[in-house]
Amino acid sequence: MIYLSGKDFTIDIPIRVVIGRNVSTENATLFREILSPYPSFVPIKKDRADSKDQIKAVLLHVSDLSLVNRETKEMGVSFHAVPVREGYILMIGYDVHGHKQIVIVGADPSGIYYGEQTLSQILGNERRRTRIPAALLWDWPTLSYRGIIEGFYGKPWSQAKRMHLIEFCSHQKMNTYVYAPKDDPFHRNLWRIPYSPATQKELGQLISFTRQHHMRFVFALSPGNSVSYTSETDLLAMIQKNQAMWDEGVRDFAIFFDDIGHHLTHPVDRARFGNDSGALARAQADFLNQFYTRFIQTHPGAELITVPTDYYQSGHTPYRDQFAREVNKHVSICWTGDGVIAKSVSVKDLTLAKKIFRHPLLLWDNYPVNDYLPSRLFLGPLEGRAGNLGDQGLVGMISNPMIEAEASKIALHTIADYTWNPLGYNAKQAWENALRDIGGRAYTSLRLFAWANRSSPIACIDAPSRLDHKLSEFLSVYRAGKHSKLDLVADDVRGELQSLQNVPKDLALHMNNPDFIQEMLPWFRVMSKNAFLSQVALEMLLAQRDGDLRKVEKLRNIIQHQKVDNIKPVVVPMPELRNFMREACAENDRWLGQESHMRHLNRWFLTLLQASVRAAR
Ligand code: 14T
Repeated sequence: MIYLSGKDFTIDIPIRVVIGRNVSTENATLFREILSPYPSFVPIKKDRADSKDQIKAVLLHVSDLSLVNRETKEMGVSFHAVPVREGYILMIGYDVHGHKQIVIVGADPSGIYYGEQTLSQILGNERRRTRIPAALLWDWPTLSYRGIIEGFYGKPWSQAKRMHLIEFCSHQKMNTYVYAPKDDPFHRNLWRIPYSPATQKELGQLISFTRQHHMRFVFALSPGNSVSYTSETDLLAMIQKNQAMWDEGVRDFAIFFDDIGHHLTHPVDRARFGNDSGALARAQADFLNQFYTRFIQTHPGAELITVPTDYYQSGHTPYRDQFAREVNKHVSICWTGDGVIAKSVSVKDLTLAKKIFRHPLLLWDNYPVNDYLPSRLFLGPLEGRAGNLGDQGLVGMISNPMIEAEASKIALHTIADYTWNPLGYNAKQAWENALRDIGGRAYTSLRLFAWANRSSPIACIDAPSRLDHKLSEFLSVYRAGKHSKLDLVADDVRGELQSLQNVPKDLALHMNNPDFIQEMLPWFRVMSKNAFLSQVALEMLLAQRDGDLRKVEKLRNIIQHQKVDNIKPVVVPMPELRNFMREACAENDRWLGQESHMRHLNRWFLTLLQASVRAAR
């Protein structure tokens, strides 16, 4: 809930910081950091007498009731409820005496942190603004689990990439990072083997980093390819590997059974659980429950999440029914919606899933993951998830990002918006905000690039792009033979193609994110090259109009003899450009055909003429 008072609030006098009781040192430090760029920032701890020549900036924990009451009363605001879990109240305005105040009241350390993120965003990211809107914000999340899962097939992210993304997610008020890289052998096939001391240390650092950013670190193992569900040794291995993570500070654990065979492979397991269609589910449930009682229940504060083997089918299966019946009811279950990549998730889908799984439900959203199509980027917003899934009992949503961590930020920014407030979510608006926030000074270029890569299995492509429109206009004007108008349209097309070619350089110069540029190189290369070749195709058609055979042949040669790049992944050109080049070459074939026909005719006519001249002699 946001109320904008309509008044301006200028930061033109010293800021005096007041930190209330029960506010963590980390929260307090961040508050001072956010305000410190202002030249006349006065860091003090105790609440001194008010002064009209200072802006009072107050940071409070909701349990500090007397101060909370005093500050809210002074701001002329009456509250009937205190902020709830992870929620906060942010007041920027004037107290009853007309003195300027900024007050954050948080429900808990995360709530305070989120209030600080909002304040920081209002104050502006690159350079702090001195004039901001006076506002009253009452803000809390709808979904309890909001975050990402490193769950793709392919080279796992580096430590640095993970940290960048975790920091980013925490700024967007997400609170969950699930560690489950399919191609970390120690996550799947070697799940029993402890991490080497060096890797364990690195993971430990990542875990602390994640928790410092108010994010849960969920440690996941996928034992399904080799585990014997009845083996005490395997259960102990599971407990030991997770104990090492508990010791590093992990409190959220996951055991995943996705993408494995549907049958029990160990004879001992079959002997105990049978070989019917519910056997696998019974075996997994038993393993999960044993782990639950022997590890989760003996570790206060620990939670368990799972993914069943039937995680994407629609409707009941014997496996699912068995799984739902037998797994401990406190274990949360992930499913991906209707299909592995759900085009949409409706309340009907959720209601059905609730009826089937009968456990707390998390949506494992396979957007924007691209491991099944690594040549593509999915840079569009989250779409097609109903606004009221939260009210209907969805506990959380975890997005599986692209292999390209930095490029995933665009979609993740919109997913963070959705998970915080699904009812207020507007995909177009969220996308704009994401592009502005991430693009910074390179916003226009990032928007062009994201637009070119917005199509995906979940996107409903709406209007054709401006580029598409201009290219088809050029072709139709050319075909209609409106030669004088053609130059005008050609100028427009050149402009569009030139901006595409400028995108990589602009992003490199102004986005301040070398990792993003590095990830995007294959796509940049293909986009620039094809924008260039499209421009050649355009000049070729203009030369045809002018009847300049030598120029036409030279330009066609450039298109025909383009070098084939040998970079991975193999990226396909934008469809608009590919179509245009194909059409232009077809026009060119036709023209060259006519041209040679004419030359042929000319030669024939000349021979005839010469013959008749000879005959006349
Ligand atoms: F557990 C899941 F919810 C899940 O989605 N598992 C994988 C996931 O790790 C992967 O990134 C994603 C996208 O490729 O799809 C799942 O993996 C599959 C799904 C299939 F239907 C792999 C192969 C399939 F045939």
